[in-house]
Formats: sequence, structure tokens, C-alpha cells
Amino acid sequence: MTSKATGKPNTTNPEVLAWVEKMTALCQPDQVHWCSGSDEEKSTLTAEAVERGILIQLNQQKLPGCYYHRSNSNDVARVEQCTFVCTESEEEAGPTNNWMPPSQMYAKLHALADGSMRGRTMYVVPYLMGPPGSPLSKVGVELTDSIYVVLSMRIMTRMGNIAFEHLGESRDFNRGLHSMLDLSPDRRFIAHFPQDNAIISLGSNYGGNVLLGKKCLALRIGSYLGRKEGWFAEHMLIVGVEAPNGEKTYVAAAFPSSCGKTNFAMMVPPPHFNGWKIWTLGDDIAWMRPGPDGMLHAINPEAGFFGVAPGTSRKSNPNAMQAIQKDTIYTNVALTSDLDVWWEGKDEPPPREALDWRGNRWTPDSKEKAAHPNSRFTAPIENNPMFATEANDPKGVPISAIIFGGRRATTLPLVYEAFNWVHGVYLGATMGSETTAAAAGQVGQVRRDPMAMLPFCGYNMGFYFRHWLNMRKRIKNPPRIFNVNWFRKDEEGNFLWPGFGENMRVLKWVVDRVQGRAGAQETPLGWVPRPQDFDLEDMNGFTVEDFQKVQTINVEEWRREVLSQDELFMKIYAFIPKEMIFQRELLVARL
Ligand code: OXD
Ligand code: MN
Repeated sequence: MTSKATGKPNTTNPEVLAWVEKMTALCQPDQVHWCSGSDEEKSTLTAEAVERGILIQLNQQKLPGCYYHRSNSNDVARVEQCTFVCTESEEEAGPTNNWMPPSQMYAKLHALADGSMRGRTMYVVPYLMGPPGSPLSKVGVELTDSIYVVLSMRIMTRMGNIAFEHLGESRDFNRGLHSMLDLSPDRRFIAHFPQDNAIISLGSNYGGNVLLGKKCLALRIGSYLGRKEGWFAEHMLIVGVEAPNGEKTYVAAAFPSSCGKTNFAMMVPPPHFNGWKIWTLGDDIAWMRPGPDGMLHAINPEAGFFGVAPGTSRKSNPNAMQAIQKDTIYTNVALTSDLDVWWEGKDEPPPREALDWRGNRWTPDSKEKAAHPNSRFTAPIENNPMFATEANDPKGVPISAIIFGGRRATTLPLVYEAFNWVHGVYLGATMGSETTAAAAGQVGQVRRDPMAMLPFCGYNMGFYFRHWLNMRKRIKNPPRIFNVNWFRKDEEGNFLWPGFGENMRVLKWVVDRVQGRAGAQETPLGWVPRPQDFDLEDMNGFTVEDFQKVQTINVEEWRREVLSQDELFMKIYAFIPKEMIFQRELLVARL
């Protein structure tokens, strides 16, 4: 190690030691701390973070083990314009990613990182994505100068010695370097080097940019490795749907950021569904690989929730509310005078006075929101009362259905089922959604977001569709594919579907289809439930007509929809599999 390095490595892996030494020489931290993941380490680092004002201890009577963090006000969301995929050829990254040749990006970022940790500690954060001992799991090592990152990674991943134990002497680990620099947006880069299994993230301290296990490794690098190694890394939640007779069906679902994935993953069925249970395996990411039984098996590589706080309440998500009562880090929500947290859409009425997410005095008369729309909670997944313990099974769980969905005010019905795998891939590939606050930029525009992976696919989107098509040959019993939209509105702008727990009705139809119990009718879009196929009982005035309205297929709207799909298809035309063009033609003909 260099002369400045202190702290004892908790691995003998020569590749890890050599790389950490090289990065130490580059960043020149005052100290190097190798994270073990122990409870004592957590206490010491938390105390230090409180002393330095990085964390505020919350009211321990109300929220034991919970802390509050404010990020820099210019650093509150993922930044797609600063996110790069650095493959040798531009074609490999494809037209939907920012690209720079690896050598050029390394030179640029190493120059920025040079001496960036002087006066700081470099934390070596080993982390395991997925259950220990699983062939689907991967190891990453993140070097960071942010204590907030260390404490958050400890929640979001299996962090510490456990990762080095899984890795052994293997060279197969992700090399992640993170430095906050001075948090200037001008020097903010989230750069991925898929061919080296490496990530460099500079100039930010916002979760999605810096908790490198999540979007960077589990999705961007993961998707690249998945293509190479024959598996899927997807932006999907995973749930186990238990019927009253104990039958369990596993479903994965992809929705773009801030479209209610966490709520769906933690859904509580309404009283009408007495005996049905939804078990949560994951709320954001699924890694899936064909298993020996011919089914697609999924694991959640993560160990925590990094959920959007605003809108989360005992009504919208009682399980999440319970999960965030302890050992949770809150970021950019509002802070009340008794050191409790508040956000728009929480059950309690607004506090008479609070500090807003920027730390300014806030009252209900203030024009600004108290919590940032993308404020977050970071909570251990095992806090969820409906956590499915099979999420720790190294084999993963067999997936029977995949659901795609977006936020669409018009055109898209509540639910329909694809005719087959290729058609299902087309549904995923043409997914559109209105943009939200999870990424910097304008909110509310419809943009194409194939499989909810547009910001997260670590290679050419056309090749990604090809990978989805090719994988069919390796899966003997493929999951059925569905499309949903909870967000359709009437002419006055009222939602046509009540959403939240009532989404259980849609999920039940999906499960019944998969189990061969529910009927459907063929339409130009795919198979749809007729009123008699769909449970509309006890719906408080929601009628068969209301159901037909939310399921309406308006041919004029669909003609426009097909045309607007071209926005993406033209961009990647040179790479798009011909099967997708075919599917488009078939849809036009059916319409
Ligand atoms: C997330 C996102 O944070 O998709 O999960 O932005
Ligand atoms: Mn996400």
C-alpha cells in the first residue's frame, strides 16, 4: 500500500489489493478504511456522520435507528446527460446512450480524480449483489469518499466481509470509483466501462448516481454482462402472489421510475381478497436466468429499498410505512421541529412549521414543496412485514409472468396480454411513459422507455431487443407477458382506475391466466379480460361500464400511438431486429 494508506485490508485477493493501491495513489486520500460491514463499524461511521453534519439523528422514540440527510440542492436526481457508456465502439453503446471511447474517458476522469480525496478518507466498500453462494450473484467494490454512500450501501446491498468471502481470489468483480469532488455539476460524470466491468462516478452524492450497486452495476453493467453470459438484468420488481390455498405465483414487472413500482411490489390486497397475500422479493431490479426446470429464475440483487417518499402513506403503501419506521435514512424530505419527517402525501396533515428539503423554514403557506418530489427513503428490505424469505434463496424464484407498464393518460388500456413471447417483447420495446421527477429534466412528456430500461441499458438498445428474442430459445417454459396502465384518465383529467390495492384485481387476472383459470377475448392489441373474466365485486360503485371505459381500444389513438413509436424505432433503425418491424406491421393490419 502507499505510505498514506491506513486500515487493514479484509481480503487477500491480489487483484483487489492491486487496484485499491492504484486508486489510492490516484486519489491520495488521507486514510483508507476497509469496510467490514459490522455493527460497530456502522455505529462509528454514523456517529462521525452526525458530528460532521452529514446526518441528523431523528426522533429515536418515533423512528429508532433513523437518520436524516440533505443532498446538495443541485444534486437531487439521476442525470442522464452526464451518464456515459464507454465501449470500444460507438455502435456497441448505441444511439440511446451517451458515448465516449474508454481511453478518452479514463484520461478525463482520472485527471479529475487526481488528488480528489486529499483531506478525506477513502472507504473500500465490498458488496455482494444477490444471495451469498448464488451463481446469479455478483461482487462489486466501491471506493468512495462519502460516508453517506457507505451507510446507504450497507442498507442497499449485502456489504462487507460477506462480499470478499463470496469473491475469494476471483478477478470477477466490479471496480467502482466514486468521489464527490466539489459536487459541481460541471464535473459530474457517471461513466460505465462494461468491457472492464468498471464504473467511475464523480461530482455527485445523489443515490441513483453513487450507490453503484444499483443502477450502475445491477442494470447498466449487469445488462451488458447478461447479454454476454445469457441472462437478463432488468428494471423489474418481483412479487410472490399467494392464493388462499397456498399456491404461489411469481411475477416480475417493469415500470419506469416513479410509476409506483415500490407500491405495487408491496401491495396489500383489499378486504375482498381475503386470504390472498402479496410477498415482496424486490421493488426495482431483477436478475433472471433460465433454470434447470426450464423456467426463468429471478433474484433481487439488492437488499434494501431506495423509494420515493412523496405520496407514500399508510393508504398508498402501509407495508412501506412500516418498513421505514426503523434503521432508515431519509434524504431531502421535510424535517419537523420534533425531529420527525414529513412529505407531501404523507398521512399526517402538514406540520405548522418545518424545515424544507433545502433546510429553509417552511409553513403550509409556502409556495415551495416541503419535500423534494424525488426525496427518498433508504430502508432494509427485511423491515418489510411482507418480505419473502425466498429472496435469500440462491436458486432464485421461477417467474410465471412479466408485466410491462407505463404512466399514460390516454390510449393504453388497463391490462392486456401478449399473444406470444415475440409479441410480448414488442410490447416491452414500445413501452411509453410520461417523464417523472426521478430524472432531471421536464416532467410529463411521453417518451419511449423500452422495458423501462432506456436510462439503464448498458449497450445498444437494438442489440438488447435481439437478446430478448434470442433468450426465448433458452427458456423452455417462458413467462407470459402482459401490459398494464394504472394512469388512464377521462376527458376531465380524472383517473379511470382507482389503482393502489385495487391493482390486485389486475394481478389476480394475470395469475389466473398463467394458472389456466381465466378467460379472455382476442383484440387487435392482444388478449383482454371481459367483465366476466375480471373480478369487479365489492368495488364501491366501479361498474362494468367503468371497466369497459378503462379497457377501451380507440383505433384513432392507436394509429397515433404506432406513429409515435417511430420516434424510438427511427433512432435505432439500423439495429432493430426485423421481428419488431414485423410486429408493428401486424398490429397496424389488426387495427
Ligand atoms: C430509481 C429510479 O431510483 O428508477 O429506482 O430512478
Ligand atoms: Mn428504478
